[in-house]
Amino acid sequence: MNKEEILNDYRIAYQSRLASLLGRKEVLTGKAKFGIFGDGKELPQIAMAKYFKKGDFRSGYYRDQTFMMASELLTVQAFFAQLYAHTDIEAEPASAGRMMNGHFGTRLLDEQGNWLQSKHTKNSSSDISPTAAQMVRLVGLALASKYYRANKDLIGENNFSENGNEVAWGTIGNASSSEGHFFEAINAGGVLQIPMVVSVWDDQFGISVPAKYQTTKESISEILAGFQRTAEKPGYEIFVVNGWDYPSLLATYEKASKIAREEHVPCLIHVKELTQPQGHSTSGSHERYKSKERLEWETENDCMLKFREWIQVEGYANASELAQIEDEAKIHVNVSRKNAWEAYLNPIKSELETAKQLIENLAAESTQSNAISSIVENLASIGEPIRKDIALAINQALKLTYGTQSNSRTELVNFKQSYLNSNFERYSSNLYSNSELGIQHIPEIKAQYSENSKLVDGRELLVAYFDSLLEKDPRVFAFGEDLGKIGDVNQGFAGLQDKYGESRVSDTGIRELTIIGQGLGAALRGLRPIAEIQYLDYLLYGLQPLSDDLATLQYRTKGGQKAPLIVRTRGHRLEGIWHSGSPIGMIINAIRGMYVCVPRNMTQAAGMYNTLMQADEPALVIECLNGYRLKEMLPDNMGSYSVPLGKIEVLQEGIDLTIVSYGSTLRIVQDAAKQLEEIGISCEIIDAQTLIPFDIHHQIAVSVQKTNKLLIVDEDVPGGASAFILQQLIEKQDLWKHLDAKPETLTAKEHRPAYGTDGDYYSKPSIEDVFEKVISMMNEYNPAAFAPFI
Ligand SMILES: Cc1ncc(C[n+]2csc(CCOP(=O)(O)OP(=O)(O)O)c2C)c(N)n1
Repeated sequence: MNKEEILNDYRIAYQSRLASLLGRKEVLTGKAKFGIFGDGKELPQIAMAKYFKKGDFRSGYYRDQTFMMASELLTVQAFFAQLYAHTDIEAEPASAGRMMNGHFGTRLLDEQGNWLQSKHTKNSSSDISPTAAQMVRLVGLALASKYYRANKDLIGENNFSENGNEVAWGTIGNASSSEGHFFEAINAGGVLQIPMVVSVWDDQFGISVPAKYQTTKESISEILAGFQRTAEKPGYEIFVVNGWDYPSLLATYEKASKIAREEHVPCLIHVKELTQPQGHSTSGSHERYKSKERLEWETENDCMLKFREWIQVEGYANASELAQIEDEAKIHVNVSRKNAWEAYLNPIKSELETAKQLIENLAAESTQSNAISSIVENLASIGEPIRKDIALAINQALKLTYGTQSNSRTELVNFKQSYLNSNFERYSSNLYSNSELGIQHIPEIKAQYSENSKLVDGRELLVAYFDSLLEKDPRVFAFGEDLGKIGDVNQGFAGLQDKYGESRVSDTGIRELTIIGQGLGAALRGLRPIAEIQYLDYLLYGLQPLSDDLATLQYRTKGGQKAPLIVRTRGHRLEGIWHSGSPIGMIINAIRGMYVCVPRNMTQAAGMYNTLMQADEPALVIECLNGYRLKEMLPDNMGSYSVPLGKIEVLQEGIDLTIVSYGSTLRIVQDAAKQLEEIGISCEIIDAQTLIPFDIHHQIAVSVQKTNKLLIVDEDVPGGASAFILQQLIEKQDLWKHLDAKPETLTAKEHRPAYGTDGDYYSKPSIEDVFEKVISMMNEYNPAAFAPFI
């Protein structure tokens, strides 16, 4: 250890502490809305940062500012920029002001959305607020190193890994380790033997709730002791260290880093005796729930105080040298804060000036001049304006001049529109990829057939597709429950583990949450995972990371990170409450930011996978559970044809009524349409194919212009995905203009489907239901021509 390095550590830690103290003041004085800070956790983060190397990834939580600063991934100014919600990515690279403070992340993509070379940088995946959510992502970040090491010859030179030497570093609070996410991820990491180092920052509390309500024996390392590896059995290397003990922290992190990096053995570091000097967040004070003794203990055992003492006792610096460092740190933090505030505020002030001028012009031309001038005065009097102030003033002025016409009003209206556009860019852009690999850029290639094309089971068609994919792209690997040895429960991967090896086609434990995390983390590191959820009904276990993490990723980083994970599952119809669900409304509402494909058969499914694997966006593909044994024609160009997303297909032309459906219900609709044909009713049948995106070319409106009637059929609950489809059609395609009868939906019942054939028949829409519904719609439209069915 050398003096310079130690004092530099002290400087960074001290700056970080000051930033926490000042940050809290900024919230209390109203400059920022909320603050959560890393005070009390500085020292272990300094130690962790020392062993954090280029190519490594962090997956952590809101306490890690010191680590980020020590790793040179966060400046003090950027720390404040996030506190103020500065919307410029240069100022606030983690989220461009979209996430509250303490949500860290680095930019993994260039401005065009292409990967940067993460193996040459230190990296942080983007934080999210749900406690322990970082753990599931961590599994994938670590697994990627193992995959790159196992397949280095196959993959060759790449942007993401040098021989799989990268460690994924996780951090979590002691209380958050009570979450199932934590235990599942720890178990998965041990089974997989992947290079992850998990630090638990233990300050004995989770907001106000003490450890005795959080953790058995009040010690995470004690209860995880059984995970410790032995000479005979692989497992974890577990460390326990006090968070105020600088030399022990350094020694611990050095050891853990080496073991994880070289041996690919996961490590857990339980960092005890940490404190939280300012309490949990700016939302309340910890005096409410910590005892006097605990508060005193925290003051005496503050890691910064202990570090300061240690430096002096060991003779690395005396009090006045430390005081000088502290003074310099104060200046640095104050100047950074001031710069961050001005950089945040100045653009808004200049927007305000423009608006003010335009409103003044309007006042000059208007009969309401006095009232409009007072809007300008109010606006000018706001010392620290926000954009909402400007928008409100514009609207007030426009309201006062409602119904009048003048050049100055037109100019103000134009400004309002361009201001809305630029604020859309600031606050609502980047939900999906803007890169050249966005799905809209992937060309459609039609499936081709010849006289020799074979009729095969649907599942064989999938095997043929996945075989071609694995052959073609070494970044692709697939995993899930029963996916490896038997090639999934419906055998869509049959034989492919034998052909491509265990690292590329593998079984996982029953752990949907970390199956998603495994894919998400690996996709962040340039791989193309296909994560399988065995049945759609079990997607709920994995929905949290899809919804909170994957679906928000591009948005919350404003295009700074992407994880093109493909989640494969199967659903709709089979048997009983948990093997025939179709909760599509829930899904599409939960995962905006991902695509949702609902192919009617395996030919369409393979074509959609092929589009997705060429693109760089995450998606969920729901295959039809009852379609694996149905016969389909094997396309001659398997592996190269692709089905575009957002393009509907007209399966049958008709003139009386348009039926929109997707997935398994399409066959029922087709059968019903045949029977309707016999009594002279001609249905046009449309397969939506994908729900997100939905009919981007507005072709359903074209159909309804002809038939003037619309029925939506699916097997979700009433008001589920069918309501979404109706909203899209009414609002985006102005479909109401073409309707001659009430648009209808035909769905499953509100309850989950009952077991057995009768259970299915009475729970889900049947051929008879479609038949009767169509007749009732025709009867409503023209009672004279179409009698009621019964
Ligand atoms: C899933 C979820 N539940 C609850 C919360 C609210 N919450 C935020 S932080 C926190 C306590 C976390 O304590 P701990 O893990 O010990 O970390 P610390 O804040 O003490 O560093 C809680 C309950 C949340 N963010 N996410």
